[in-house]
Amino acid sequence: MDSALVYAAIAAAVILVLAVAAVALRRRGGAAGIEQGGTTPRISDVVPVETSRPEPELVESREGVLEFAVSEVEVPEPAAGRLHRLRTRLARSNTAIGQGLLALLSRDSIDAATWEEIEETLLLADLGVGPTNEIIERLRTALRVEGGARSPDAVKDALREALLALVDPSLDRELATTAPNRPAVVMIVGVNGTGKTTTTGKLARLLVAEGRSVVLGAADTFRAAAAEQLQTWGDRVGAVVVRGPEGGDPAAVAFDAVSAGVRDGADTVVIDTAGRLHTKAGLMDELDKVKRVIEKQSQVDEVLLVLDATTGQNGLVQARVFSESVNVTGIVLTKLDGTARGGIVIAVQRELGVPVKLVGLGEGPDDLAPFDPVEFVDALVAG
Ligand SMILES: Nc1nc2c(ncn2[C@@H]2O[C@H](COP(=O)(O)OP(=O)(O)OP(=O)(O)O)[C@@H](O)[C@H]2O)c(=O)[nH]1
Ligand SMILES: [Mg+2]
Repeated sequence: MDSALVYAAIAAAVILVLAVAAVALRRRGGAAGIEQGGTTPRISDVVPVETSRPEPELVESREGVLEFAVSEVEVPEPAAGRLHRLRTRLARSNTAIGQGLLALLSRDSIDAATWEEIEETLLLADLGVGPTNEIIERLRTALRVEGGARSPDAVKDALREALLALVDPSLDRELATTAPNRPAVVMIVGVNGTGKTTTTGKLARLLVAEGRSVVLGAADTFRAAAAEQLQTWGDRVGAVVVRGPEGGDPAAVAFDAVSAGVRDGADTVVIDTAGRLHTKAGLMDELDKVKRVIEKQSQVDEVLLVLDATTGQNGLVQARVFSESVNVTGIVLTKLDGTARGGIVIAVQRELGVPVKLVGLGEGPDDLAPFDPVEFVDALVAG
């Protein structure tokens, strides 16, 4: 009985010593945090902190090695309000047009020569002949109702209404970036230099900002730098990037990217494609093949055609060629920050019957905005 008590006392003493030692060690380990944060213990000392950073993983593809590195993960800017933030860039290059039109429309009498000047201004903004005539008709009607006493506000309202009707706020500009029980698949197409890879990277950021998990497919195997460029974008926001060997089959990379998306339970897979091949017919055939191969395992939900707004009518020709080969579901108009040809938004929608869904307004990582017709028109007639 006595010896049992002694054993119990020894055991209790040992436990006490170990506990004191453990507390002392823990204090010493946490000292830096406590010093930095004053007397308040850090949250990480109490609750394990969740990070959104994906674990690095290596997966084999059919054609090569899929790799993705996760370094410093950035938090991109939310999608909402981006066009508002960027509207000054749009305004900077297009306000001249808006102001020019307002000045012409505010003249005491709008004679035939003035209407011609209005027409010229609209055509120079790349609106296209059909939409230009339509706007002029709308303005004539609106201003006839107003009569001689046209207040500056009435003129501005008439122009705003006419432009808005042509930009068409009723079009569905929602991006199909989610699908039930599988990742949504988005293909990015367009000729070289229009901004496809940049747009793919910026779109990944936009989606991550909305809490989606994203897989990027580097299906531009035409040049090695393209995959490298996409990898950098992916790494910045912790998106998985699926790559293949240079000169490899782009359709295989796209297929692998979708497989990776399905395996990882990703929300969206975005496929960057090549903009240049040896022949134009070759490029269209290749895009068609990429799409067909993806469709062996998943629907393609969105085909976004990237057009450089500064290329004007040439962009429209490209749009026609692409839309004949792949079923374009939305347009991304890049470099709108560097042009006074904002009218291309209206012209290209008319040409393809497909809405502009995103606009690029700079080279910054978050300079891609969902297109909003009201914001856009307001920026044009601002001032
Ligand atoms: N100012 C401005 N520059 C842009 C915009 N979007 C893209 N760029 C620039 O356009 C250049 C070409 O962009 P990329 O994304 O490499 O074009 P790409 O279509 O992938 O080109 P290829 O891979 O050669 O077919 C880059 O210097 C981008 O920074 C934009 O909205 N505004
Ligand atoms: Mg590219």
